[in-house]
Formats: sequence, C-alpha cells, structure tokens
Amino acid sequence: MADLQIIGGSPSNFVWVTRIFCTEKGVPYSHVQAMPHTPEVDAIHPFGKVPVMRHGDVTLCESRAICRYIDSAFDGPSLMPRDPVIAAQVEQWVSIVCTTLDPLWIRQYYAAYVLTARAGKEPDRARIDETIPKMAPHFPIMERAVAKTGHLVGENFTLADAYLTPVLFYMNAVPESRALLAQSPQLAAYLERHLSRESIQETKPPFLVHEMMRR
Ligand SMILES: N[C@@H](CCC(=O)N[C@@H](CS)C(=O)NCC(=O)O)C(=O)O
Repeated sequence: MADLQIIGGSPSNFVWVTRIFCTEKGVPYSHVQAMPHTPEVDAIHPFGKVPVMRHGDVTLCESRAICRYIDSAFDGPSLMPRDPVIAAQVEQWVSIVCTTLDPLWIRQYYAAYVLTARAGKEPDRARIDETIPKMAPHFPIMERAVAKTGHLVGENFTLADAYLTPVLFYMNAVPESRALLAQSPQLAAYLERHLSRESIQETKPPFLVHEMMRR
C-alpha cells in the first residue's frame, strides 16, 4: 500500500491532531516537516495551511478531513464513536475548538509569542494584554465541559480531546494562560492526564517554538 504522508511542522496543533489520530488508529505514516506556504503545502492546500496529506494519488488538506479519510481508509480503533449522538457531540466540540478557541488562544494570543520569537523580538505585549481578557471567560466554560468525566464527550478519549489537548499544551507553555489554567483545576488535571497518553507523548512537538527561537 502507498505510503501515507502527514505534511506539516510538528509545532502545529492541527498537524499534531492528525498524528495523534494515526497513532491511536495504529496507522503507519511518514511525517514530512514543512512550513505553511511552502511549495509542497501550497500544492495541496488552496490557502497554504498545514497539515496536508498524501496517500498515493489522494491528497487532502484540513485536519478534520484528513482524519476522516484515514478513519475510513484504514482499519483500526477509531477516535470517532459510532453512536450518532456521541459522534455528533464529538463534532460539536471539534468545531468549538477550531472556530472559537484556536482563533483566539492560538492564532491571536500564542502567536504573540511565536511570531515575535521568530523575528528575534520580545513577545507582543499589547496583543497579549488585549487578548487575555477575551480568553479568560473561556476557561471556566471548558473547565465545566471536562469536569464530569475528564473527557469532552462521554467516558473515552475521542477526537474532541485530540483537538483540545494540543491547544491546552500551548496554553500551559506561556505565563498568562498558564495562570488561567491554574484557576481551572479540572481543566489543568485534564491536560496533565491526556498529556501522559502514549499517542500524545509520541507525537508531542520536540521543542517550543517561542523558546527555541530565543536561544
Ligand atoms: N482549519 C485548518 C487550520 C490549519 C491551520 O490554521 N494551520 C496553521 C498552522 S497550526 C497554518 O498553516 N497557518 C498558516 C496560515 O494560516 O497562513 C485545519 O484544521 O487543518
């Protein structure tokens, strides 16, 4: 069978999701490191974003579509439950992470550390100060979401948790959001527990971009 390639840099939380998914399903893949807007990515994603995927003649972009393809094209345990209600609840939380948390927590706030570090500059304090008050109310909401079972949906680790854990990992890596996380003990415990999961340990970014660029 053709080699399955996940293309995109390890630090990307969305690349990370697709790698967690492959690992949980037991699907072998090659990981090709590539930045957004580079030729191999632009050849697949119309807006040059990572992850993208190649499997023989099949090329795909967007993490959710990639996970969906891998789930149907390969055998193995799935992070997508079969029950229609539970499956829809998983999609609901995946969507919330992608459309509410990621745009603010990662693209606006964490980017204030990463983009500046890449340019060899100090974090963008104005951007951080502007974003934190908007993020703060999200933390107790997410705390309540995981409080009952230690998962976003039901009793098991699902794709919803695979989307949330990388985002929380980055929130724990920088001070203001780490403080917000500390005020949400159930969410902090959720992160700690899922971070120790084998599939997450195996695929974890080997360095933090905002720390490495400053060395
Ligand atoms: N909805 C996309 C989001 C992908 C995304 O935003 N990737 C980031 C890296 S984590 C990226 O490529 N950013 C470059 C850009 O937006 O131009 C997915 O689920 O794959």
